[in-house]
Amino acid sequence: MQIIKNESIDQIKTRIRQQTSKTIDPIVASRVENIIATVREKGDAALKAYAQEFDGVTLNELKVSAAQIDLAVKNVAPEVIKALEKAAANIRSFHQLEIQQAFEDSPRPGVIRGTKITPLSAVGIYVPGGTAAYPSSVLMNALPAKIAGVQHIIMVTPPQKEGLNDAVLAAARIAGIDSIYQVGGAQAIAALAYGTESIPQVDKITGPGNAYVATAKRAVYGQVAIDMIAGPSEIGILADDSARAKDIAADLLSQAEHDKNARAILITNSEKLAQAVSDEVNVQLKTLPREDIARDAIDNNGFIYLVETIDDMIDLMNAVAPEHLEIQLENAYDYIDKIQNAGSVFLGKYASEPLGDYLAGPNHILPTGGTARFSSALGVWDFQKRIQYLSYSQDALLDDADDVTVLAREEGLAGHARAIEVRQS
Ligand code: HSO
Ligand code: ZN
Repeated sequence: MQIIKNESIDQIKTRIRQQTSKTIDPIVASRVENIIATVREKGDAALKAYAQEFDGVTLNELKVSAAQIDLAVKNVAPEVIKALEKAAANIRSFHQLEIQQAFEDSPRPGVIRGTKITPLSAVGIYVPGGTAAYPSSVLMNALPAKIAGVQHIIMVTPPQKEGLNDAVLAAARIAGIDSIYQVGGAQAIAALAYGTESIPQVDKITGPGNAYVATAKRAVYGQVAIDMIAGPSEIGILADDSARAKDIAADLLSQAEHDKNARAILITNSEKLAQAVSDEVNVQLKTLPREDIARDAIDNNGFIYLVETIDDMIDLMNAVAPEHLEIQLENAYDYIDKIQNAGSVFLGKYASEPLGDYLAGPNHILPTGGTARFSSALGVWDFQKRIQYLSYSQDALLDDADDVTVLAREEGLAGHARAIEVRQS
């Protein structure tokens, strides 16, 4: 792993900004536009034709039947079901805390102002296929929506020649999703955004996917809401001499194995630790089943930055704004207040990132590519919206009438002024 030393903080920040600047592939964008138009025009027939063309699967039915889900659940090992259920319980209890509160006040007699909270009515969840079909992501997507009170949760996942992933279907059952459709890629996003004969139109689409899925989500935004444009996984670690190179290398590789474009960054003030981690990554890579992917990620986007002080380390990490941030410093918990940008933070040497990926309760659908500067983990709030309301008595209206009409006339909107004036007599 490359160790960068003797660079100024500003130089490193510039390098980091360049590494995460976003681009859209015009070829992917034009294919996606085409797919969206075809799905809007031909509906289910287009989805079946794409299943044949892109996935090599002939589908009679797009919807997965209850019997298919029953069968899948039976095929999953009991210890996996047990662990999924434990994870679901923790994710529920954590996300329960996120439920937003309605509020109301009465600033003076005759006036009531408030905001009520309502769930979205229909949400689409995208679950990738192949080796990125993660049952854990089904729970992370669906449970906050359930807790928010969403009535219709529709899951889509690409058809697979060897059949859908049993554990994904089992996770859907545990999360209480029964509408599952075999459709993937940009065509799935188009179907959810516009609806087809069998797939209902939704209000919001969530969940990670490949470049086609991400580009399609961007394209349908406005027709529907989306959660975020998810990029490859990332981990940033802040560590000093008190940390163990073995733990750090393992945690860096835990995210590197997701994707050859994953990012793994260590920022430290210890030259000894920097060297030890670099060596240990090489040792551990050799025994990782997904060595090829992880090695590419480490070679392309694996960096160890050596800086002088803990304040510099934190300043730099806030510029990285990593999806996952581990703090392996003495008294790690005390540093949470200094973190400005990160998707999810893991404090102390035992809070290893995979605890958050699977079991502890916080969400693993997180902002990537520096977008933690302005966005947050998927949560109950993503599936709720706020509606403001206002009530006025006649006396209260008369008190405010002149100021409203003055402002209306100032903006040249006499119709607005009149709506107030007709109530003054
Ligand atoms: N670390 C991934 C989520 C995940 N990990 C799913 C394992 N399974 C999000 O960046
Ligand atoms: Zn992961």
